[in-house]
Amino acid sequence: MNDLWCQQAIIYQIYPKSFMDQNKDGVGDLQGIIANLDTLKELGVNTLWLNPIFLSAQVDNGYDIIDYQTIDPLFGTMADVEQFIKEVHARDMKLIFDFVLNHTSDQHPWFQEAIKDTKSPYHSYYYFTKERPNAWASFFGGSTFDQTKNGEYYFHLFDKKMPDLNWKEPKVREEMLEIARFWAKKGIDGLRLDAFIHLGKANFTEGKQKGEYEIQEECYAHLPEVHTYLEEFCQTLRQEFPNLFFVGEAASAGVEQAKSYVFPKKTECDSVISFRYFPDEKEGSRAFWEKFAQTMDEWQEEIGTKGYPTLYWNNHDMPRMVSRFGSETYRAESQKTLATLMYLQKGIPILLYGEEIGMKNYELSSIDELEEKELQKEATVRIANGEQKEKVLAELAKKTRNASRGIMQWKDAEDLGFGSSSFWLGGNQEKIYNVHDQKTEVDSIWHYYQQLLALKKTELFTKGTYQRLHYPELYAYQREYQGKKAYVLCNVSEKEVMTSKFTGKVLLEQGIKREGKTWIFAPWASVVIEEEEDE
Ligand code: TEU
Repeated sequence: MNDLWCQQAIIYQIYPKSFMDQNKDGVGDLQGIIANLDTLKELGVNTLWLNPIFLSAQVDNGYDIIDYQTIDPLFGTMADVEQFIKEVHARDMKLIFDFVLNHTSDQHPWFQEAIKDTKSPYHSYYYFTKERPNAWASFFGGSTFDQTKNGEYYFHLFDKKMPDLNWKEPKVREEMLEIARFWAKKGIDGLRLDAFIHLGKANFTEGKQKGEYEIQEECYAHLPEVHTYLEEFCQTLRQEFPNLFFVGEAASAGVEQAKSYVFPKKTECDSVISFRYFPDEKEGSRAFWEKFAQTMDEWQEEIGTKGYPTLYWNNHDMPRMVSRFGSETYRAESQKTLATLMYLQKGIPILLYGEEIGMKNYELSSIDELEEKELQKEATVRIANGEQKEKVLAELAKKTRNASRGIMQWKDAEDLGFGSSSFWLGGNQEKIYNVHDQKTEVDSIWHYYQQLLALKKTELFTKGTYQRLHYPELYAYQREYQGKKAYVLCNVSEKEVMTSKFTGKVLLEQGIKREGKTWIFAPWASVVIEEEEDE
Protein backbone atom coordinates (compact mmCIF):
# COMPACT_ATOMS: atom_id res chain seq x y z
CA MET A 1 0.00 0.00 0.00
CA ASN A 2 1.29 3.41 -0.94
CA ASP A 3 0.95 4.96 2.48
CA LEU A 4 3.53 7.42 1.25
CA TRP A 5 1.20 9.75 -0.52
CA CYS A 6 -2.29 8.36 -0.96
CA GLN A 7 -3.40 9.03 2.60
CA GLN A 8 -2.82 12.72 1.95
CA ALA A 9 -4.42 12.69 -1.47
CA ILE A 10 -7.22 15.08 -2.30
CA ILE A 11 -8.29 14.15 -5.79
CA TYR A 12 -9.88 16.53 -8.28
CA GLN A 13 -11.59 14.87 -11.22
CA ILE A 14 -11.35 16.70 -14.53
CA TYR A 15 -13.55 15.85 -17.48
CA PRO A 16 -11.11 17.14 -20.07
CA LYS A 17 -13.72 17.87 -22.74
CA SER A 18 -15.51 20.31 -20.45
CA PHE A 19 -12.73 22.01 -18.52
CA MET A 20 -11.08 24.69 -20.64
CA ASP A 21 -10.58 25.04 -24.36
CA GLN A 22 -7.32 26.73 -25.36
CA ASN A 23 -7.37 25.88 -29.06
CA LYS A 24 -10.97 27.05 -29.44
CA ASP A 25 -12.45 24.00 -31.13
CA GLY A 26 -15.31 23.69 -28.63
CA VAL A 27 -13.66 20.82 -26.72
CA GLY A 28 -11.50 21.27 -23.63
CA ASP A 29 -7.82 20.32 -23.88
CA LEU A 30 -4.58 19.74 -22.00
CA GLN A 31 -3.38 23.30 -22.40
CA GLY A 32 -6.67 24.39 -20.87
CA ILE A 33 -5.90 22.32 -17.80
CA ILE A 34 -2.30 23.54 -17.61
CA ALA A 35 -3.57 27.12 -17.65
CA ASN A 36 -5.53 26.42 -14.46
CA LEU A 37 -3.11 24.43 -12.38
CA ASP A 38 -2.34 27.39 -10.13
CA THR A 39 -6.01 27.88 -9.35
CA LEU A 40 -6.38 24.20 -8.47
CA LYS A 41 -3.32 24.33 -6.27
CA GLU A 42 -4.73 27.40 -4.56
CA LEU A 43 -8.01 25.60 -3.96
CA GLY A 44 -6.08 22.94 -2.09
CA VAL A 45 -6.42 19.80 -4.16
CA ASN A 46 -3.17 17.91 -4.64
CA THR A 47 -3.99 15.13 -7.10
CA LEU A 48 -5.68 15.26 -10.49
CA TRP A 49 -7.61 12.45 -12.14
CA LEU A 50 -8.34 12.91 -15.82
CA ASN A 51 -10.95 10.96 -17.74
CA PRO A 52 -9.29 9.25 -20.74
CA ILE A 53 -7.37 11.46 -23.15
CA PHE A 54 -6.07 8.78 -25.51
CA LEU A 55 -6.84 8.34 -29.18
CA SER A 56 -10.46 7.30 -29.28
CA ALA A 57 -13.42 6.96 -31.59
CA GLN A 58 -15.28 9.02 -28.95
CA VAL A 59 -18.27 6.71 -28.91
CA ASP A 60 -18.09 6.76 -25.11
CA ASN A 61 -16.14 10.00 -24.57
CA GLY A 62 -12.70 8.44 -24.60
CA TYR A 63 -13.48 5.11 -22.92
CA ASP A 64 -13.29 3.47 -26.36
CA ILE A 65 -9.59 3.59 -27.06
CA ILE A 66 -7.90 3.14 -30.43
CA ASP A 67 -4.35 3.75 -29.29
CA TYR A 68 -3.35 3.87 -25.64
CA GLN A 69 -0.03 5.55 -26.31
CA THR A 70 -1.26 8.44 -28.44
CA ILE A 71 -3.03 11.51 -27.12
CA ASP A 72 -6.28 12.21 -28.91
CA PRO A 73 -5.73 15.33 -31.05
CA LEU A 74 -8.87 16.74 -29.43
CA PHE A 75 -6.84 17.16 -26.25
CA GLY A 76 -3.35 17.86 -27.57
CA THR A 77 -0.11 16.09 -28.32
CA MET A 78 2.48 13.98 -26.56
CA ALA A 79 4.49 17.16 -26.03
CA ASP A 80 1.48 18.71 -24.28
CA VAL A 81 1.08 15.75 -21.97
CA GLU A 82 4.78 15.74 -21.13
CA GLN A 83 4.59 19.43 -20.31
CA PHE A 84 1.44 18.77 -18.29
CA ILE A 85 3.10 16.06 -16.18
CA LYS A 86 6.07 18.35 -15.54
CA GLU A 87 3.87 21.29 -14.57
CA VAL A 88 1.76 19.16 -12.23
CA HIS A 89 4.87 17.88 -10.46
CA ALA A 90 6.43 21.33 -10.32
CA ARG A 91 3.45 22.30 -8.15
CA ASP A 92 3.99 19.29 -5.92
CA MET A 93 0.82 17.69 -7.20
CA LYS A 94 0.15 14.14 -8.44
CA LEU A 95 -1.51 12.83 -11.54
CA ILE A 96 -3.82 9.84 -12.05
CA PHE A 97 -4.76 8.58 -15.49
CA ASP A 98 -7.87 6.65 -16.34
CA PHE A 99 -6.84 3.19 -17.43
CA VAL A 100 -9.39 1.36 -19.55
CA LEU A 101 -8.47 -2.28 -19.35
CA ASN A 102 -11.70 -4.17 -19.90
CA HIS A 103 -12.27 -3.20 -23.53
CA THR A 104 -10.94 -1.28 -26.51
CA SER A 105 -12.59 0.53 -29.39
CA ASP A 106 -13.65 -1.66 -32.30
CA GLN A 107 -11.35 0.62 -34.30
CA HIS A 108 -8.32 -0.52 -32.29
CA PRO A 109 -5.84 -2.25 -34.65
CA TRP A 110 -5.99 -5.39 -32.46
CA PHE A 111 -9.71 -5.77 -33.09
CA GLN A 112 -9.39 -4.81 -36.73
CA GLU A 113 -6.75 -7.52 -37.22
CA ALA A 114 -8.82 -10.02 -35.26
CA ILE A 115 -11.89 -9.61 -37.47
CA LYS A 116 -9.92 -9.44 -40.71
CA ASP A 117 -8.36 -12.83 -40.14
CA THR A 118 -9.55 -15.39 -37.62
CA LYS A 119 -6.05 -16.91 -37.71
CA SER A 120 -4.50 -13.61 -36.67
CA PRO A 121 -2.57 -13.65 -33.37
CA TYR A 122 -4.95 -10.88 -32.27
CA HIS A 123 -8.01 -13.10 -32.60
CA SER A 124 -7.43 -14.47 -29.09
CA TYR A 125 -7.30 -10.89 -27.70
CA TYR A 126 -11.10 -10.80 -27.77
CA TYR A 127 -13.98 -13.23 -27.21
CA PHE A 128 -15.47 -14.72 -30.36
CA THR A 129 -18.19 -17.34 -30.80
CA LYS A 130 -19.85 -18.94 -33.80
CA GLU A 131 -23.33 -17.94 -32.69
CA ARG A 132 -24.97 -15.81 -30.05
CA PRO A 133 -24.52 -18.10 -27.05
CA ASN A 134 -26.89 -16.65 -24.44
CA ALA A 135 -29.27 -13.87 -23.44
CA TRP A 136 -26.85 -11.75 -21.41
CA ALA A 137 -27.54 -8.03 -21.73
CA SER A 138 -24.89 -5.37 -22.14
CA PHE A 139 -24.84 -2.30 -19.85
CA PHE A 140 -25.54 0.00 -22.77
CA GLY A 141 -28.56 -2.01 -23.97
CA GLY A 142 -29.09 -5.05 -26.20
CA SER A 143 -27.13 -8.29 -26.26
CA THR A 144 -23.52 -8.58 -25.12
CA PHE A 145 -22.90 -10.38 -28.43
CA ASP A 146 -22.89 -8.80 -31.86
CA GLN A 147 -21.87 -10.05 -35.22
CA THR A 148 -18.75 -9.04 -37.14
CA LYS A 149 -18.63 -8.79 -40.94
CA ASN A 150 -17.16 -12.27 -41.14
CA GLY A 151 -20.14 -13.76 -39.33
CA GLU A 152 -18.57 -14.39 -35.94
CA TYR A 153 -20.02 -12.98 -32.75
CA TYR A 154 -17.89 -10.94 -30.33
CA PHE A 155 -18.52 -10.06 -26.73
CA HIS A 156 -19.03 -6.50 -25.45
CA LEU A 157 -20.22 -5.47 -22.03
CA PHE A 158 -20.67 -1.80 -22.90
CA ASP A 159 -21.35 -0.26 -26.31
CA LYS A 160 -21.18 -2.57 -29.29
CA LYS A 161 -18.28 -0.50 -30.56
CA MET A 162 -16.34 -1.46 -27.42
CA PRO A 163 -15.34 -5.15 -27.62
CA ASP A 164 -14.12 -6.72 -24.36
CA LEU A 165 -10.53 -7.85 -24.11
CA ASN A 166 -9.93 -11.49 -23.25
CA TRP A 167 -7.85 -11.39 -20.08
CA LYS A 168 -7.42 -15.15 -20.16
CA GLU A 169 -4.95 -14.48 -22.97
CA PRO A 170 -1.50 -13.85 -21.43
CA LYS A 171 -0.55 -11.59 -24.36
CA VAL A 172 -3.42 -9.24 -23.47
CA ARG A 173 -2.21 -9.04 -19.88
CA GLU A 174 1.31 -8.31 -21.07
CA GLU A 175 0.12 -5.62 -23.51
CA MET A 176 -1.78 -3.87 -20.73
CA LEU A 177 1.26 -3.99 -18.47
CA GLU A 178 3.39 -2.51 -21.23
CA ILE A 179 0.96 0.37 -21.68
CA ALA A 180 0.91 1.04 -17.94
CA ARG A 181 4.72 0.96 -17.88
CA PHE A 182 4.83 3.44 -20.73
CA TRP A 183 2.81 5.96 -18.74
CA ALA A 184 4.47 5.24 -15.42
CA LYS A 185 7.83 5.95 -17.07
CA LYS A 186 6.45 9.22 -18.32
CA GLY A 187 5.87 10.05 -14.68
CA ILE A 188 2.22 9.55 -13.85
CA ASP A 189 1.55 8.70 -10.21
CA GLY A 190 -1.52 6.52 -10.29
CA LEU A 191 -4.10 4.66 -12.32
CA ARG A 192 -7.86 4.58 -12.02
CA LEU A 193 -8.72 1.09 -13.14
CA ASP A 194 -11.87 1.51 -15.17
CA ALA A 195 -14.53 -1.19 -14.78
CA PHE A 196 -11.89 -3.70 -13.60
CA ILE A 197 -14.53 -5.77 -11.79
CA HIS A 198 -15.61 -7.12 -15.17
CA LEU A 199 -12.27 -8.60 -16.27
CA GLY A 200 -13.42 -12.18 -15.59
CA LYS A 201 -16.37 -13.70 -17.46
CA ALA A 202 -18.32 -16.87 -16.70
CA ASN A 203 -18.67 -19.66 -19.18
CA PHE A 204 -21.05 -18.46 -21.89
CA THR A 205 -23.29 -21.44 -21.09
CA GLU A 206 -24.10 -19.99 -17.67
CA GLY A 207 -26.85 -17.56 -16.72
CA LYS A 208 -29.85 -16.75 -18.85
CA GLN A 209 -29.62 -18.54 -22.20
CA LYS A 210 -32.79 -17.62 -24.11
CA GLY A 211 -35.46 -14.96 -24.40
CA GLU A 212 -35.09 -11.27 -23.67
CA TYR A 213 -31.64 -10.01 -22.86
CA GLU A 214 -31.08 -9.47 -19.17
CA ILE A 215 -28.23 -7.99 -17.15
CA GLN A 216 -26.47 -10.98 -15.59
CA GLU A 217 -23.90 -9.35 -13.30
CA GLU A 218 -23.17 -12.71 -11.66
CA CYS A 219 -21.78 -13.85 -15.03
CA TYR A 220 -19.52 -10.86 -15.58
CA ALA A 221 -18.82 -8.98 -12.37
CA HIS A 222 -16.63 -9.87 -9.37
CA LEU A 223 -15.68 -13.34 -10.63
CA PRO A 224 -12.72 -14.98 -8.86
CA GLU A 225 -10.42 -14.48 -11.88
CA VAL A 226 -10.65 -10.73 -11.36
CA HIS A 227 -8.42 -11.13 -8.31
CA THR A 228 -5.88 -13.19 -10.23
CA TYR A 229 -5.60 -10.64 -13.05
CA LEU A 230 -5.68 -7.64 -10.76
CA GLU A 231 -3.03 -8.96 -8.44
CA GLU A 232 -0.69 -9.84 -11.29
CA PHE A 233 -1.21 -6.42 -12.88
CA CYS A 234 -0.78 -4.33 -9.72
CA GLN A 235 2.03 -6.35 -8.21
CA THR A 236 4.12 -6.45 -11.37
CA LEU A 237 3.83 -2.69 -11.67
CA ARG A 238 4.46 -2.07 -7.98
CA GLN A 239 7.75 -3.92 -8.20
CA GLU A 240 8.87 -1.56 -10.93
CA PHE A 241 7.13 1.60 -9.72
CA PRO A 242 6.70 1.32 -5.94
CA ASN A 243 4.84 4.61 -5.58
CA LEU A 244 2.20 3.94 -8.20
CA PHE A 245 -1.28 4.28 -6.71
CA PHE A 246 -4.17 2.07 -7.88
CA VAL A 247 -7.73 3.18 -7.40
CA GLY A 248 -10.18 0.74 -8.86
CA GLU A 249 -13.63 1.58 -10.12
CA ALA A 250 -15.80 -1.08 -8.51
CA ALA A 251 -19.23 0.35 -9.25
CA SER A 252 -21.33 -2.49 -7.89
CA ALA A 253 -19.05 -3.54 -5.01
CA GLY A 254 -20.57 -3.80 -1.58
CA VAL A 255 -18.23 -3.37 1.35
CA GLU A 256 -17.27 -7.08 1.47
CA GLN A 257 -16.33 -7.13 -2.19
CA ALA A 258 -14.47 -3.86 -1.80
CA LYS A 259 -12.48 -5.38 1.07
CA SER A 260 -11.53 -8.31 -1.10
CA TYR A 261 -9.97 -5.95 -3.66
CA VAL A 262 -8.12 -3.85 -1.09
CA PHE A 263 -7.33 -6.34 1.70
CA PRO A 264 -6.25 -8.66 3.14
CA LYS A 265 -3.08 -9.16 1.14
CA LYS A 266 -2.80 -5.54 -0.02
CA THR A 267 -1.68 -6.80 -3.37
CA GLU A 268 -4.52 -5.48 -5.48
CA CYS A 269 -6.06 -1.97 -5.35
CA ASP A 270 -5.05 0.66 -2.81
CA SER A 271 -8.59 1.97 -2.79
CA VAL A 272 -11.83 1.48 -4.69
CA ILE A 273 -14.71 3.66 -5.82
CA SER A 274 -18.07 1.99 -5.23
CA PHE A 275 -21.41 3.42 -6.35
CA ARG A 276 -23.13 1.72 -3.44
CA TYR A 277 -22.86 4.60 -0.99
CA PHE A 278 -26.16 6.06 -2.09
CA PRO A 279 -29.32 4.17 -1.10
CA ASP A 280 -32.46 3.93 -3.22
CA GLU A 281 -34.64 5.75 -0.68
CA LYS A 282 -35.98 9.13 -1.78
CA GLU A 283 -33.06 11.53 -1.74
CA GLY A 284 -33.26 13.96 1.16
CA SER A 285 -35.77 11.87 3.12
CA ARG A 286 -35.01 10.85 6.67
CA ALA A 287 -34.87 7.22 5.55
CA PHE A 288 -32.32 8.17 2.91
CA TRP A 289 -30.03 9.90 5.39
CA GLU A 290 -30.33 7.10 7.92
CA LYS A 291 -29.49 4.39 5.41
CA PHE A 292 -26.70 6.47 3.88
CA ALA A 293 -25.17 7.10 7.32
CA GLN A 294 -25.29 3.39 8.15
CA THR A 295 -23.52 2.62 4.89
CA MET A 296 -20.84 5.23 5.55
CA ASP A 297 -20.36 3.83 9.06
CA GLU A 298 -19.82 0.43 7.59
CA TRP A 299 -17.24 1.63 5.03
CA GLN A 300 -15.50 3.72 7.68
CA GLU A 301 -15.28 0.71 9.96
CA GLU A 302 -14.46 -1.98 7.41
CA ILE A 303 -12.15 -0.01 5.11
CA GLY A 304 -11.34 3.20 6.98
CA THR A 305 -9.77 1.60 10.04
CA LYS A 306 -7.19 -0.24 7.92
CA GLY A 307 -7.02 1.71 4.68
CA TYR A 308 -8.52 4.45 2.58
CA PRO A 309 -12.13 4.58 1.48
CA THR A 310 -12.83 7.06 -1.29
CA LEU A 311 -15.08 9.95 -0.29
CA TYR A 312 -17.16 11.38 -3.10
CA TRP A 313 -20.65 12.54 -3.98
CA ASN A 314 -20.54 12.61 -7.75
CA ASN A 315 -18.58 11.70 -10.85
CA HIS A 316 -18.99 11.83 -14.62
CA ASP A 317 -21.42 8.88 -14.57
CA MET A 318 -23.86 10.40 -12.06
CA PRO A 319 -25.82 13.59 -11.53
CA ARG A 320 -24.12 16.47 -9.71
CA MET A 321 -24.25 16.40 -5.92
CA VAL A 322 -26.08 19.65 -5.28
CA SER A 323 -28.84 18.76 -7.74
CA ARG A 324 -29.18 15.24 -6.39
CA PHE A 325 -28.71 15.55 -2.64
CA GLY A 326 -28.75 19.29 -1.93
CA SER A 327 -31.31 22.06 -2.05
CA GLU A 328 -32.21 24.43 -4.86
CA THR A 329 -33.29 27.09 -2.30
CA TYR A 330 -30.18 26.70 -0.17
CA ARG A 331 -27.83 25.98 -3.02
CA ALA A 332 -24.56 27.36 -1.61
CA GLU A 333 -25.32 26.21 1.93
CA SER A 334 -26.17 22.68 0.89
CA GLN A 335 -23.12 22.46 -1.36
CA LYS A 336 -20.87 23.47 1.54
CA THR A 337 -22.52 21.18 4.06
CA LEU A 338 -22.52 18.15 1.80
CA ALA A 339 -18.80 18.66 1.19
CA THR A 340 -18.13 19.00 4.91
CA LEU A 341 -20.12 15.90 5.73
CA MET A 342 -18.35 13.73 3.18
CA TYR A 343 -14.75 14.91 3.06
CA LEU A 344 -14.02 15.16 6.76
CA GLN A 345 -14.58 11.44 7.20
CA LYS A 346 -11.55 9.16 6.99
CA GLY A 347 -10.45 8.58 3.43
CA ILE A 348 -9.57 10.13 0.11
CA PRO A 349 -11.82 12.93 -1.12
CA ILE A 350 -12.58 12.89 -4.84
CA LEU A 351 -14.08 16.17 -6.01
CA LEU A 352 -15.74 16.54 -9.38
CA TYR A 353 -14.67 19.70 -11.24
CA GLY A 354 -17.21 22.45 -10.69
CA GLU A 355 -18.52 21.31 -7.33
CA GLU A 356 -16.26 23.89 -5.68
CA ILE A 357 -18.47 26.57 -7.21
CA GLY A 358 -21.77 24.73 -6.70
CA MET A 359 -22.32 23.74 -10.31
CA LYS A 360 -25.64 21.99 -10.75
CA ASN A 361 -26.81 19.48 -13.34
CA TYR A 362 -26.51 20.45 -16.91
CA GLU A 363 -29.84 21.62 -18.32
CA LEU A 364 -30.89 19.96 -21.54
CA SER A 365 -32.23 21.94 -24.44
CA SER A 366 -32.75 19.09 -26.86
CA ILE A 367 -33.23 15.33 -26.97
CA ASP A 368 -29.83 14.81 -28.66
CA GLU A 369 -28.11 16.02 -25.52
CA LEU A 370 -29.22 12.87 -23.74
CA GLU A 371 -26.33 10.48 -24.04
CA GLU A 372 -28.28 7.26 -23.68
CA LYS A 373 -30.23 5.92 -26.64
CA GLU A 374 -32.96 4.50 -24.43
CA LEU A 375 -33.48 7.89 -22.77
CA GLN A 376 -33.66 9.51 -26.21
CA LYS A 377 -36.29 6.96 -27.16
CA GLU A 378 -38.22 7.57 -23.94
CA ALA A 379 -38.17 11.34 -24.54
CA THR A 380 -39.34 10.97 -28.13
CA VAL A 381 -42.24 8.70 -27.14
CA ARG A 382 -43.34 10.89 -24.23
CA ILE A 383 -43.27 14.08 -26.27
CA ALA A 384 -45.13 12.35 -29.11
CA ASN A 385 -47.76 11.31 -26.54
CA GLY A 386 -48.38 14.95 -25.71
CA GLU A 387 -46.16 15.54 -22.67
CA GLN A 388 -44.53 18.95 -22.53
CA LYS A 389 -41.00 18.86 -23.95
CA GLU A 390 -39.48 21.06 -21.21
CA LYS A 391 -40.92 18.86 -18.49
CA VAL A 392 -39.69 15.64 -20.11
CA LEU A 393 -36.20 17.06 -20.65
CA ALA A 394 -36.02 18.38 -17.09
CA GLU A 395 -36.91 14.94 -15.74
CA LEU A 396 -34.52 13.05 -17.97
CA ALA A 397 -31.73 15.55 -17.30
CA LYS A 398 -31.52 13.95 -13.86
CA LYS A 399 -30.96 10.52 -15.35
CA THR A 400 -28.55 11.07 -18.20
CA ARG A 401 -24.85 10.62 -17.54
CA ASN A 402 -24.30 13.94 -19.32
CA ALA A 403 -25.90 15.71 -16.32
CA SER A 404 -22.55 16.15 -14.61
CA ARG A 405 -20.44 16.81 -17.69
CA GLY A 406 -21.35 20.46 -18.26
CA ILE A 407 -18.86 23.13 -19.32
CA MET A 408 -16.81 24.46 -16.39
CA GLN A 409 -18.02 27.92 -15.39
CA TRP A 410 -14.95 30.15 -15.17
CA LYS A 411 -16.57 33.57 -15.46
CA ASP A 412 -19.73 35.48 -16.19
CA ALA A 413 -19.22 35.69 -19.94
CA GLU A 414 -20.86 34.39 -23.09
CA ASP A 415 -18.26 31.62 -23.37
CA LEU A 416 -18.12 31.11 -19.57
CA GLY A 417 -14.38 31.71 -19.85
CA PHE A 418 -14.19 28.24 -21.42
CA GLY A 419 -12.38 29.54 -24.51
CA SER A 420 -15.04 29.05 -27.16
CA SER A 421 -18.81 29.28 -27.05
CA SER A 422 -19.45 26.40 -29.43
CA PHE A 423 -19.53 24.00 -26.51
CA TRP A 424 -19.26 20.30 -27.39
CA LEU A 425 -22.24 19.68 -25.11
CA GLY A 426 -24.94 22.15 -26.08
CA GLY A 427 -25.78 25.50 -24.53
CA ASN A 428 -27.77 27.08 -21.71
CA GLN A 429 -25.14 27.08 -18.98
CA GLU A 430 -25.46 28.93 -15.69
CA LYS A 431 -23.15 31.92 -15.51
CA ILE A 432 -23.69 33.33 -12.05
CA TYR A 433 -21.91 30.47 -10.35
CA ASN A 434 -18.38 30.96 -11.62
CA VAL A 435 -14.79 30.66 -10.42
CA HIS A 436 -13.78 34.26 -11.05
CA ASP A 437 -16.58 35.80 -8.97
CA GLN A 438 -16.30 33.23 -6.21
CA LYS A 439 -12.59 33.80 -5.84
CA THR A 440 -13.31 37.45 -5.10
CA GLU A 441 -16.20 36.80 -2.68
CA VAL A 442 -15.04 35.92 0.82
CA ASP A 443 -18.10 33.81 1.67
CA SER A 444 -18.20 31.89 -1.58
CA ILE A 445 -18.41 28.14 -1.97
CA TRP A 446 -14.92 28.24 -3.52
CA HIS A 447 -13.42 29.85 -0.44
CA TYR A 448 -15.28 27.51 1.83
CA TYR A 449 -13.85 24.53 -0.07
CA GLN A 450 -10.40 26.07 0.30
CA GLN A 451 -10.78 26.18 4.08
CA LEU A 452 -12.35 22.74 4.20
CA LEU A 453 -9.51 21.14 2.23
CA ALA A 454 -6.90 22.85 4.41
CA LEU A 455 -8.63 21.38 7.44
CA LYS A 456 -8.85 17.97 5.79
CA LYS A 457 -5.06 17.91 5.47
CA THR A 458 -4.52 18.09 9.22
CA GLU A 459 -3.69 14.83 10.99
CA LEU A 460 -6.95 14.76 12.90
CA PHE A 461 -8.89 14.46 9.64
CA THR A 462 -6.48 12.27 7.69
CA LYS A 463 -5.54 9.86 10.45
CA GLY A 464 -8.10 10.21 13.23
CA THR A 465 -10.68 7.58 14.15
CA TYR A 466 -14.27 8.05 13.05
CA GLN A 467 -17.36 7.57 15.12
CA ARG A 468 -20.88 8.59 14.26
CA LEU A 469 -22.93 10.49 16.81
CA HIS A 470 -26.63 9.85 16.88
CA TYR A 471 -28.76 12.99 17.02
CA PRO A 472 -32.12 12.93 15.30
CA GLU A 473 -31.79 16.44 13.85
CA LEU A 474 -28.19 16.46 12.71
CA TYR A 475 -25.84 14.33 10.66
CA ALA A 476 -22.99 14.14 13.13
CA TYR A 477 -19.75 12.33 13.72
CA GLN A 478 -16.52 12.78 15.61
CA ARG A 479 -12.88 12.30 14.70
CA GLU A 480 -10.20 11.68 17.26
CA TYR A 481 -6.42 11.61 17.05
CA GLN A 482 -3.81 11.64 19.80
CA GLY A 483 -6.01 13.27 22.39
CA LYS A 484 -7.57 15.76 19.97
CA LYS A 485 -11.24 15.44 19.19
CA ALA A 486 -13.50 17.23 16.74
CA TYR A 487 -17.21 17.08 16.01
CA VAL A 488 -18.58 17.47 12.51
CA LEU A 489 -22.20 18.58 12.74
CA CYS A 490 -24.35 19.02 9.66
CA ASN A 491 -27.91 20.13 9.23
CA VAL A 492 -29.12 18.27 6.16
CA SER A 493 -32.58 19.80 6.29
CA GLU A 494 -34.32 23.05 5.43
CA LYS A 495 -35.38 23.54 9.05
CA GLU A 496 -33.55 25.48 11.74
CA VAL A 497 -31.98 23.16 14.30
CA MET A 498 -30.54 23.86 17.77
CA THR A 499 -28.31 21.96 20.12
CA SER A 500 -26.46 22.70 23.35
CA LYS A 501 -24.64 19.41 23.50
CA PHE A 502 -21.25 20.55 22.24
CA THR A 503 -18.59 22.90 23.49
CA GLY A 504 -15.29 23.86 21.97
CA LYS A 505 -13.50 25.92 19.39
CA VAL A 506 -14.95 26.43 15.92
CA LEU A 507 -12.64 25.14 13.19
CA LEU A 508 -15.00 25.75 10.30
CA GLU A 509 -18.58 26.93 10.06
CA GLN A 510 -21.28 28.25 7.82
CA GLY A 511 -24.75 29.32 8.81
CA ILE A 512 -24.17 28.94 12.55
CA LYS A 513 -25.13 31.32 15.37
CA ARG A 514 -24.28 30.86 18.99
CA GLU A 515 -26.44 32.03 21.86
CA GLY A 516 -24.91 31.15 25.20
CA LYS A 517 -24.28 27.44 25.05
CA THR A 518 -26.71 26.89 22.20
CA TRP A 519 -25.66 26.37 18.61
CA ILE A 520 -28.31 27.49 16.16
CA PHE A 521 -28.12 25.89 12.75
CA ALA A 522 -29.76 27.71 9.84
CA PRO A 523 -31.10 25.41 7.09
CA TRP A 524 -28.20 23.36 5.68
CA ALA A 525 -25.69 24.90 8.11
CA SER A 526 -22.69 23.02 9.41
CA VAL A 527 -19.94 23.41 11.94
CA VAL A 528 -16.73 21.65 12.90
CA ILE A 529 -15.93 22.04 16.58
CA GLU A 530 -12.71 21.04 18.25
CA GLU A 531 -13.19 19.97 21.84
CA GLU A 532 -11.11 22.09 24.17
CA GLU A 533 -9.30 20.27 26.89
CA ASP A 534 -10.30 22.60 29.71
CA GLU A 535 -14.02 22.49 28.89
O1 TEU B 1 -18.03 2.92 -15.89
C1 TEU B 1 -18.23 1.57 -15.63
C2 TEU B 1 -19.40 1.25 -14.80
O2 TEU B 1 -20.03 2.07 -14.22
C3 TEU B 1 -19.67 -0.19 -14.82
O3 TEU B 1 -18.48 -0.81 -14.53
C4 TEU B 1 -20.75 -0.67 -13.93
O4 TEU B 1 -20.28 -1.79 -13.27
C5 TEU B 1 -21.93 -1.10 -14.69
O5 TEU B 1 -22.50 0.03 -15.27
C6 TEU B 1 -22.97 -1.85 -13.87
O6 TEU B 1 -23.24 -1.29 -12.65
C7 TEU B 1 -16.84 3.23 -16.53
C8 TEU B 1 -16.76 4.70 -16.84
O7 TEU B 1 -16.80 5.43 -15.66
C9 TEU B 1 -17.85 5.06 -17.80
O8 TEU B 1 -17.88 6.43 -18.09
C10 TEU B 1 -17.65 4.25 -19.06
O9 TEU B 1 -18.71 4.46 -19.94
C11 TEU B 1 -17.54 2.77 -18.76
O10 TEU B 1 -16.64 2.49 -17.71
C12 TEU B 1 -17.04 2.02 -19.96
O11 TEU B 1 -15.67 2.24 -20.12
